[in-house]
Amino acid sequence: MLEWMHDESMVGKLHGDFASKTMEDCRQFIRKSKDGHSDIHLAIASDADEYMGTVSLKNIENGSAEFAIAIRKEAMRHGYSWFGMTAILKKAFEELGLESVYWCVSRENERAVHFYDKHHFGETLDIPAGILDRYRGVRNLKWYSVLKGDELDVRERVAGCRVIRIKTIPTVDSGELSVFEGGQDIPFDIRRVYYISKVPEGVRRGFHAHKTLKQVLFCPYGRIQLILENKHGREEIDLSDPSIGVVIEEPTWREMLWLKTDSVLCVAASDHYDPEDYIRDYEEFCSFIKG
Ligand code: T46
Repeated sequence: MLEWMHDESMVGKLHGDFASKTMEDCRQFIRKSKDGHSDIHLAIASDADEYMGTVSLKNIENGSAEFAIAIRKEAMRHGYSWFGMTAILKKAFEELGLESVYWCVSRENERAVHFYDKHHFGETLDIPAGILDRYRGVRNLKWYSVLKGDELDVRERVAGCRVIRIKTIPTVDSGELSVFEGGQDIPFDIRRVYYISKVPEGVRRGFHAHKTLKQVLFCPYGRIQLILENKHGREEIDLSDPSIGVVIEEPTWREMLWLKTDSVLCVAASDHYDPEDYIRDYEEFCSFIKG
């Protein structure tokens, strides 16, 4: 914990004094976090059980709480923030039965603002006075909230197809770069890449399945709804985050609905183009997966 607390690049734009914290402060914080009722602090750990950061619900009262997160620099870009955030929000609504969770960041904290924008958290203007009071005198804050029943897409699979987090590397003030490698990050070698662009909003494409082709679909720009159907059922997912992909590895009927004009759908495929691999008749597809 001390590592990120003493890292100016991580805490410079956070509300609170972390630079003066000591090891004893950290120990006390951990001890207190075990018996907290109004505050819950959980460690985000890697698969190897290494500490990556802390997520918190603070000031839990009247069905509401404040969310906070801090991670180590090393944990950035690997999905730990999103993992920690979704896990504690799930706890807030499903275990603690809360109605709302609020949080704020300095508008100057571009990294944090970008993260919340990327995950489609809109700015919230209607903040309960009791919560705003705690930040009296702090300027230039951007507020966010999640209310019970709001949909947070944390699915690992859609119609049995794996949802992958594509490694994404941000550059200060210069956007971000996402990358996956055939045979490494996805379970096949890539023999073809194609993309679909210049599609007006409301248009649907697809309406077919592949017999053997494997593909990763992702949307580096815009918002596209992907509807997938196979022996696991029919499910849909909105693709709008360049760091999210869906891996289709089995015969799956797909339809794509353009939710925003000019959104781009990119596909990395396991094989060259073969019109014989397509099933374009829905009844035939149903018989194919039954057979
Ligand atoms: C898929 C979804 C997500 C080629 O000549 N070479 C190619 O590699 C591809 C993919 C297509 N084409 C031709 C075949 C058609 O004359 O491009 C035309 C449009 O293809 P289609 O109508 O199949 O496009 P979509 O958007 O319905 O489907 C495409 C892919 O074909 C399909 O494999 O999974 O995107």
